[in-house]
Amino acid sequence: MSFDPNKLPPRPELFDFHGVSMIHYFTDNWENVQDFQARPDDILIATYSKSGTTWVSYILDLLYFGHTGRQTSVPIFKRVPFLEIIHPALGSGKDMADNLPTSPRIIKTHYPVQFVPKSFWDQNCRIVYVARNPKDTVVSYFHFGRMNTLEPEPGDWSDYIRRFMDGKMVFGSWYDHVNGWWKKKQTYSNLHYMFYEDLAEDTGREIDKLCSFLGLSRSDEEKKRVTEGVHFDNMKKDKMANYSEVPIFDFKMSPFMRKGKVGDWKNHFSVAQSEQFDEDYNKKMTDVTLQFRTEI
Ligand code: PPS
Repeated sequence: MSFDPNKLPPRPELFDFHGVSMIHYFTDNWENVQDFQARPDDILIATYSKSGTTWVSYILDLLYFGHTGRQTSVPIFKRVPFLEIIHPALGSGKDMADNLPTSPRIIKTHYPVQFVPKSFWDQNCRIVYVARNPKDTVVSYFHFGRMNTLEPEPGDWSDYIRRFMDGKMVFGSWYDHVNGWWKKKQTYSNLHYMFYEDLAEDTGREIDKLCSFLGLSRSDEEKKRVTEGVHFDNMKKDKMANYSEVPIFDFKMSPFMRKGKVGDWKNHFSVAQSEQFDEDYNKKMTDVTLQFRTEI
């Protein structure tokens, strides 16, 4: 199926859902998703949108199933289903997760921590949370909003930054999301909290940390293969990783694999916008144990 703007429904509207801004594609299946039966070896990749979900999904998929050939025939969004999505052209992420033939099952969510189905906690599943600095996240989200017809209209850039600061984004406030998950880490030990910037700085080191968290022993050669396989340039040209098969994305507006950089925000924020953003950030982000880098 390819992108056809004439066959698409209008852009969805944001609404308040249990205190979080959401769109119906991620709430219509709420009861079923809440009833999801996790297995003890399931691995959940949790992120605020645009924080490196696809990158880490690919890493885990290669670490576990790199030898199986799935990478050349099954697109990443089918290998690592998006739990809460439900959409006529894309199906139900919950059903896809239920029917995953792999063991372990690797599942993606953008939920804030309080929305995660109970069974993940009951089964003590391993969870990998990926966070990205908010300036690059909002830039990436803005371009994603232009190309992803499932997102509300992004409008212009200065309005968009304001809405991001106000938490009026799909999946709510970035600030609440990263803080909520950070807090959870203090009481739930099977949570590995990692940063996009660290991954960009030294992918091999972060893969080592992931292996240790997941209890995986992989040879240096295998890890090198994974590190190379998930390089931005490789994923960008790989049809199974770059979402080019997704009929709701308008690639004329922006590619999904857009730049893959730390610091691209400098090409978007004016000096005044950056100062306002930082001032607001300092008010909201009071936990000094959670630190983000906007450059490396
Ligand atoms: S989504 O839609 O929320 O699942 O998007 P997500 O995958 O979390 O984030 C997309 C951004 O991650 C970048 N990306 C990468 N950067 C570096 N290396 C690799 N391999 C990689 N894969 C994806 C992608 O380009 C998006 O960031 P921007 O800044 O828009 O380029």
